Amino acid sequence: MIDSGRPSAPRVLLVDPYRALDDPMDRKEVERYPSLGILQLAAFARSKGIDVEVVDLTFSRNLAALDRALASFRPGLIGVHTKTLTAARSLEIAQRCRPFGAYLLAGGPDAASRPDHYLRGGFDAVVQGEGEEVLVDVARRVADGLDPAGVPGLSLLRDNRLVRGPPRPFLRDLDALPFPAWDLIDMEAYLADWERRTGERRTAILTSRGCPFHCSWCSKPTFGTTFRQQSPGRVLAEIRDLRDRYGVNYLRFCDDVFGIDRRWLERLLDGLTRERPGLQFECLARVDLLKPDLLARMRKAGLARVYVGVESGSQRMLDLMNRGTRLTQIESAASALRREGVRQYWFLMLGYPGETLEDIEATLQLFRRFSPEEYSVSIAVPVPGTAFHERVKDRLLHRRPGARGGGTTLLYEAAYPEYLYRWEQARFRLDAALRRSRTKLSHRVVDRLEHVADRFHEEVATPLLTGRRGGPPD
Ligand code: B12
Ligand code: SF4
Repeated sequence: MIDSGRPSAPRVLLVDPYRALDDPMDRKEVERYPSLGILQLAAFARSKGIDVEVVDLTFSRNLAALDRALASFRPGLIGVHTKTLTAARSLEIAQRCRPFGAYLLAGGPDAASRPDHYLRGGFDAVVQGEGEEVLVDVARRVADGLDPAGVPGLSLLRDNRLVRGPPRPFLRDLDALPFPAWDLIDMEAYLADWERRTGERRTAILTSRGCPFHCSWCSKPTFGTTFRQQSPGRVLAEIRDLRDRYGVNYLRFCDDVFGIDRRWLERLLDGLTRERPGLQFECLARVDLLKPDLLARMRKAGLARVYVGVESGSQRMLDLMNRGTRLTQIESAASALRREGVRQYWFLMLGYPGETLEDIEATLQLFRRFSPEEYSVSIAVPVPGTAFHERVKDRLLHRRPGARGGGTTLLYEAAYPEYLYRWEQARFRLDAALRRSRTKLSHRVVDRLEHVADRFHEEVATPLLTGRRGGPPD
């Protein structure tokens, strides 16, 4: 309901600037899900009597949908979701909207990490953190003709200086949030896209906010190290709604880490097992939480695939990363996933400070032993605000991150040149290809090829790319 006495109902247009079809790299690699940030903001604002529309550019090739919404909806406030990968697009949108006279607000992980970039690029203000209440406050002030300066959680420029409003406490009760506003976007476009690719009607869901761990390379600009979760009953209700309204039969749990609280997870699994006919799911988990007995229950409840943050096969590196996991936990989780027939996608990282060639070799050997079905090996990205960035900030190379938002380019002066890391990435790819070919070629041939590749690595590639054998860590 609109509060009585307000001169006009605030009209808010929320924009997701990501354009999958425009970028050949993303088209192949990035999985397409609606932005839950945008949909949760929209649902919350709507529940407070604000008129909301969403422009989701994911399946667009240009800004025509934005132009149409500007002309027909005539918003007083335009809010743009930001990620580093889409920073240029967000600024392009600000420029496009500027002549229209609406208040321009940026939010999301990239704007929260570097508000200056967005404020100087054309936005009136930036939300640094959880956005629901800030959005509603700012929309009401703008509609009432008031200056939003000083709203908690909001940053803006005054006399060319960044002025941050006081911090805003996090929402206490996530159960009180309405379901994401799926009706404001073209859900069928996403579902049909997945159906074409995998045969499943997939979408994403979130059960918690934040992560209490402290991995030294991880950036958490929005929810920090807080951890809040919805009740299992609330999560099940949302899943039921997705199934009944959209025929969803496969879910990606998008929590930073799924199942941090074991008792909570068991209650959710019981609910899923009881009432999930044909529903499958995937999630991102830590190896220390993937206990074999729990995995069996997760499998029974529909678990099909797990993203596992393995990162390194060297205990010394895991400790340097402040990862808080043990190699034995990786081994136990990987074996249990294999036994249960759950697909595993490993995240691996090269080039973290202190890493030697021996550490990289240990990672490759671990990868060989367990041959995960899927994996990615990235070159460590020092993200501002992290302990890793702090450690190497005097050695940054000031280059643009790779086309996929990092992971393919060396961004600081590490122990070895970029070519060495690229070569090591190629070794993982070669290894995975050899493993796949075991079904077609004899084991003897594959072993022989593996041996030749290892000899080439030791005798040709390493001396050539490093000028030394197993150089010292930096
Ligand atoms: C799920 C997820 C994905 C999914 C789905 C993405 C999608 N469509 O949303 C997939 C797997 C596809 C994915 C891909 C990628 N992701 Co991702 N992803 C996440 C994850 C784990 C959850 C996102 C989410 O739903 N959050 C929950 C919602 C509620 O939070 P939120 O979006 O931040 O929104 C809140 C506030 O930020 C704020 N807010 C946000 N926007 C706005 C706008 C306005 C106007 C206002 C007022 C407020 C506001 O209010 C919201 C509600 O409180 C986050 C980590 C995280 N915890 O956020 C990483 C994260 C967003 N991803 C990240 C990255 C790097 C990527 C990739 C580039 C990875 C890659 N190399 O391919 C791609 C990029 C894809 C793309 N479309 O741009 C980074 C982004 C860092 C950055 N600075 O940009 C994050 C933060 C992870 C990290 N710590 O590094 N990702
Ligand atoms: S990497 Fe994962 S577990 Fe580590 S702090 Fe970040 S979100 Fe948490």
